[in-house]
Amino acid sequence: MKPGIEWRQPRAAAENEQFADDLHAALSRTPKAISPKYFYDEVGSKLFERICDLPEYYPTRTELALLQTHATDMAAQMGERVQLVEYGAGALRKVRLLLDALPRERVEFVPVDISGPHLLSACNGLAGDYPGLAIHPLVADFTRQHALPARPAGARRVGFFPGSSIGNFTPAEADAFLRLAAAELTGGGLLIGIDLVKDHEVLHAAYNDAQGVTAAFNLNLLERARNELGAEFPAGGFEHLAFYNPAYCRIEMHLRATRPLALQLGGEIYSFHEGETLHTEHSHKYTVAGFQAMAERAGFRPGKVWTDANRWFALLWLQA
Ligand code: AVJ
Repeated sequence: MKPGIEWRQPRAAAENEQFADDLHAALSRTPKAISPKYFYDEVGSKLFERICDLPEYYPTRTELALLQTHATDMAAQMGERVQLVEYGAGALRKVRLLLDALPRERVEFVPVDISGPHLLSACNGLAGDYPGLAIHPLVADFTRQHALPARPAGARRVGFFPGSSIGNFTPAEADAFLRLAAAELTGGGLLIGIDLVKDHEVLHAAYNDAQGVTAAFNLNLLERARNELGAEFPAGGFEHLAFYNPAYCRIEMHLRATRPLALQLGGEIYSFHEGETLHTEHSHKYTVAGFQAMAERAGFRPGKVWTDANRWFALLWLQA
C-alpha cells in the first residue's frame, strides 16, 4: 500500500457468510434469483474488464468517448472544490478523464467498491499516475448505507456513477439508491451514466458475445460458490442465458440448468428442473426523459445531458 492512501476495511470477513446466506435465500425462492454483486470477485472483476473491451459491448467505449469529449464541461458543473465519490469504482479507468479536468489539489477522491483487493490495486495505480491526489478508498456495498468520510471544508460532494451500473437495480431499488444519493450529495450533484433503450439486436449481441466472455462472467458466480462455499453441482450443468425483455426494458441474465440436476450447498440440496434458471442480473435500459423523471422524484434537479450520435448511451448531470 502506498503512503497517503487511507485504507478503510469494514466489518471484516462477513463477506463470505453474506454470500452463503444470500445464495441459500436465492435458491429457496421461486423463481430463483441472486444479486449481480456476487459476480465481482477478483476473477469476475477481471472478466468484466474484458467484457468492456469486447466489440459487441458498446456501453464502455461510448461512455469513455463522451467523457473524453465533454470532461471539461462536466467538471464545470461540479464546482471549485469537490469530494468526488465514485459508486462501484471498479478499475478506475473512467474517473481519470474527469480527474484530468479537475484541479488536483482541490479534489478528494473516494472510490467505493465491494471488491477490496481489486479496489486497492486500482487505487495504487491511480496514486502512481496522479501524485498529490487525495484518495480515500472505501470497501463497501453501496446498495447499503455508505459510511463516507466527512466532506472537506468548503467542498461540494459530487457523486460519479458511470457504466449504467444503476441498470442492475429494479426501478424500486434505483429509486431508493437515488434518494440515498440525493441526501448524501445535497449541495452538490451526481454525474450518472445510463444505457438507453435501443434496437433489440444491438442489446442482444452486447450480452451474447461471440468469444463467450459474458458467459464465463455469468458462470463465474457458480464457480465462486464452488470454490468459496464448497457448493457441488455437475460439470456442464448450467449454461449462460441472456435476452432482452421488452416488457421491463431490460436485459436479463440467467444461469440455466441444461438437465434436471441438484445443487448442494452447505448440507442443503436444491433441485433444478431442466431449463430452470437462477436469475443473476437485470440490466435496465432507460430513456433520458424517463430517467430524469425518476431522478426528480428522488430529489434531484436534472441538468445537462451528454449523449452520442446514435443515442445509445447518456451521461446526466443531476443537481442535488
Ligand atoms: C456493469 C451492470 C453496467 O449491465 O451491462 C455486462 C454488467 N453484465 N455484461 C451491464 C454486465 C453482462 C453491466 N453493468
